[in-house]
Amino acid sequence: MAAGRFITFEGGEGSGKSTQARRLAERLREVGIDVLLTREPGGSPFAEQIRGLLLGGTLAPHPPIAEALLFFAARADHLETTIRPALAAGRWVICDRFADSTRAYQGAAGGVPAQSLDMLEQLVIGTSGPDATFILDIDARTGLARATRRREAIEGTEIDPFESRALAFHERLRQGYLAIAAAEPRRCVLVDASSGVEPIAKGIWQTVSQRFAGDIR
Ligand code: T5A
Repeated sequence: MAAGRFITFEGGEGSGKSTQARRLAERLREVGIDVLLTREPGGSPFAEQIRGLLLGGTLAPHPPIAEALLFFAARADHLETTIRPALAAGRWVICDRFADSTRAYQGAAGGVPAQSLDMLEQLVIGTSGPDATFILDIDARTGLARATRRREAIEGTEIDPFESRALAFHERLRQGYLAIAAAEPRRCVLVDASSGVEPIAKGIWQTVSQRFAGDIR
């Protein structure tokens, strides 16, 4: 059986990547592909526990490297128990955030050196990296405004500790993502996320159906 494909969605707060990850999963299912839609941090019972710790807003002050290690601990379990078995069974895996989030948040914006993240990626991910990554690019102010509107619309949703950081952090984050897209043009597709949900979904589907033409009938 052919292994499945692994596609990740990345971007800053309110970039719309969760919306687009869901849309792509639905579109692939329409053409008969078995899709697992998952997310980081999380995607397995242990990784979801770490998610609760990281996003719960109760962590004592800690250095960005400690945070990066927690994201990688969650990722190791997510890969081992969810992603690799699904790919081996021929399923496609769509993941809302993956290792580029650590590069952008803890690396470019948080100051963890790229060499340290390279080592962690080699240790935890090895050859199991994504076949394609969509990086949704949006100006930091617009993205934060979208995230705030959504939170206000859902009663009881608290601001998460990453979203509440200063605008300068979110601007560094955006530059970090742009640098990843420039460094890995074969894997990464930079998407202008400032337009509407429909045109963005259409562009992403066009890319996927061209890039994986042999797998989609
Ligand atoms: N993190 C994560 C790290 O620091 N390091 C890591 O290694 C990893 C893996 C996760 C947090 O953890 C950090 C990053 C994050 O801060 P989360 O709760 O999972 O937190 O939240 P996010 O990943 O940020 O994702 P969200 O789902 O909250 O936001 P999205 O995916 O950017 O946006 P989405 O699709 O939910 O849309 C947000 C709002 O905008 C609207 C939607 O309807 C929604 O209301 N929208 C649009 N509006 C106008 N035009 C469009 N094109 C739109 N698309 C969506």
